[in-house]
Amino acid sequence: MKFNTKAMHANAIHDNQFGTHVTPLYQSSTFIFDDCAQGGDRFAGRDSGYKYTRLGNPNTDEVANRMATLDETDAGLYTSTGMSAVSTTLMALMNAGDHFISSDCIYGGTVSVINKVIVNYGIDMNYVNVNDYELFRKSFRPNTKVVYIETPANPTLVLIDIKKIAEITHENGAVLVVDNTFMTPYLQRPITLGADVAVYSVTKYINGHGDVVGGIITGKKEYIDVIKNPYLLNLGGTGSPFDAWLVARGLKTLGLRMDRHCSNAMEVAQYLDAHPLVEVVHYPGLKSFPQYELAKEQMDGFGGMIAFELKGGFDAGEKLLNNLKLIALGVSLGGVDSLIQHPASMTHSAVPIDERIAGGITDGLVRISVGIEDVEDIIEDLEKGFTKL
Ligand code: LCS
Repeated sequence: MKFNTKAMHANAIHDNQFGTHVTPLYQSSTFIFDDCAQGGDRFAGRDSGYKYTRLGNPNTDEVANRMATLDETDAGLYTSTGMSAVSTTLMALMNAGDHFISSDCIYGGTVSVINKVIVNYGIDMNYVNVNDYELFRKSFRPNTKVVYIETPANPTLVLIDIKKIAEITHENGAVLVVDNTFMTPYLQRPITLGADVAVYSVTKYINGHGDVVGGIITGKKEYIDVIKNPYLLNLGGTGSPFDAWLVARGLKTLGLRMDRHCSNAMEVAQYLDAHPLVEVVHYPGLKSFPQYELAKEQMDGFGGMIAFELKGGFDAGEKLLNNLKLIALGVSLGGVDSLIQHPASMTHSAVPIDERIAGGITDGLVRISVGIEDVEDIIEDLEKGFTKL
């Protein structure tokens, strides 16, 4: 089966009692046992039937398993948020006394969980420009257990060569985790490129409709098993069946939506690139993008996210953002409708300023999540906003 067919049908649950066409919603916190022996068997792992939704549920399992299929890997887990996927993975793969390396430009919430939570558990870390391979190699210590990267990076869109990073990570005996939120399995499959675990905020493109927060972890069985038990099931980051059901619905149209996100973003990027008031556009699909060749090699499309800077810096950006009518001013991304935001004061405001600047997130940077509206309307909205500058 090819991608779009799998996004609809892989790992689907068929309800034999009523013959439902679409997977029903199993909105139940607990599951009833026939007798004590069956309950005991389920808790002992001799019977794989469901027990209690924090420990497993048909809807959360369906969407997690389908994502593992799309990522061409062994197993998946559904989590309550993208941050739950990130934090549970990092906590599961490391113990006190361990060290990890993170790429130097990642989502602000991930920086917060690292700087404010993970390091309190005796885990040491460094933010590193992993594209400087010599520096990256030198950053390993005997106790380095994990390398964590985001590609394309939120919000700068800087890319990282997953194959190369996986090679260096494995030479040093560590595990590679890739946040694949911006690309989705439709455009990039980190495990097939050598990573061990992929994490997602499915709040974004996977659900795609801006009405759910959720996360997914996919990867090799040896890692997913330990992330699940004892970590996810006991820390309690399991997601809700209803949210998972909505995410499974969104996933069915992922390919169609991503094609349109990509083509719209390309047109918007070209429009911005040609605009006299725009200083620089960061979009992996532009030939002027410094890592255009890597984008073509590693990704099956350039995605729907663009970052840009105006010649007038933040003041000009603020004026533009305040004067848009169709493109909504708000954080999040990857929904069917366009959203725009200012990373330095919004999504990445919790990142310490020196780390933020080192990661390339300047005060004037604006990030747009290009939706699937008619692209002429998106460009017209920007055009009208520009006239106010
Ligand atoms: N990873 C990436 C790359 C993200 O962009 C986000 C959220 C997360 C993880 C966390 O996911 P959540 O818990 O929110 O589902 N990114 C956001 C953003 O750029 N604007 O608002 C949220």
